[in-house]
Amino acid sequence: MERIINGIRLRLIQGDITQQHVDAIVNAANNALAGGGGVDGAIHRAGGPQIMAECQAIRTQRGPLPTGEAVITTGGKLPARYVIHTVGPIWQGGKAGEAQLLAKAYQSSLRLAEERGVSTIAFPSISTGAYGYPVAEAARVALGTVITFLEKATTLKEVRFVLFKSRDLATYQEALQELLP
Ligand code: AR6
Repeated sequence: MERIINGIRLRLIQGDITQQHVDAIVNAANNALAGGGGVDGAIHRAGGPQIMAECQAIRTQRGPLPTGEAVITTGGKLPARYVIHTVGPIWQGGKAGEAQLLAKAYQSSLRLAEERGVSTIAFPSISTGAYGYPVAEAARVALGTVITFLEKATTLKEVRFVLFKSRDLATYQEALQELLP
């Protein structure tokens, strides 16, 4: 499924984000940039030790990465040139500012991508694994935030959501259909 916003393609696909041939992929990291399971583990496994070495250097220089912010490293052995590491919120029931923080994670990642002149970027479904954010609610926030950003974006040509599970792809498709019928 895809939509065009301001000349920029927004695509939803099922797949493994580590296999994407794009300028940048986004990692659903943690505040310590310490690696972990889920998509974070998959990215570090596939990209090799270079990415973690850069994460550790960033962590040493600037301390923990606040939730909603983003940093960039090279892609190591990945097909993608860059990895943008952001931290989504841990779901606490929805009244602890989770939606704002999730939107901020997407915005920070997109802003960093444009600063680097990225034209193609792939996102996973941030916060909806270990961090427990309900997928339907996360999909509305993620897609709504990306659509709003794309209306003013300049270097981006394609934003791809790479959903690992077919059920999550279906949920994102329903959300996009509601936002842009
Ligand atoms: N490609 C695309 N999506 C994937 C892949 C993959 N290879 N592997 C998993 N997913 P999660 P979070 C999906 O838990 O909820 C880590 O330990 C997965 O199906 O990776 O933001 C970090 O270090 C789900 O839809 O991230 C943090 O501590 C989505 O990625 C914490 O988990 C996000 O699930 C972050 O939790």
